[in-house]
Amino acid sequence: MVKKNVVVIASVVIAGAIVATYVLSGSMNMGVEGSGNRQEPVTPIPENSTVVKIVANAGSNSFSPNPAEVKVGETVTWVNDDSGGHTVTSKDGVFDSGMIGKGQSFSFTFDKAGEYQYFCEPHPNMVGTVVVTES
Ligand SMILES: [Cu+2]
Repeated sequence: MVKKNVVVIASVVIAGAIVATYVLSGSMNMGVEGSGNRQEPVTPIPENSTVVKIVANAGSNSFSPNPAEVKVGETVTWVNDDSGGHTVTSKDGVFDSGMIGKGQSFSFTFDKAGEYQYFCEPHPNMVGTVVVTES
């Protein structure tokens, strides 16, 4: 009789532990999945492009490097390293990225020499320059 009671108690304890583990891992998985789904897809960066990171909403310190210097025919890829969405919009209408989400990027190839000033549409204080020189 004593032996039987011990087995019953042990079974209840084991079953309880299994249920507890299941509930715990279930909620943990949900947490991981939840944050995973919220992450923006990372856009691939073209080879041989000059990367300019969007680092903050901070005037001319919003982009790094700023100014960016490239040769005619070269590509600049802006990568959004900041937490919010931004655009890379040419002052003269030469290029406009549209909204770039966190971790996403926008690429533009410069075919003419010159100084290209750009800003962020929702945050016009965010300004940058690309200097394109003859190759
Ligand atoms: Cu912005």
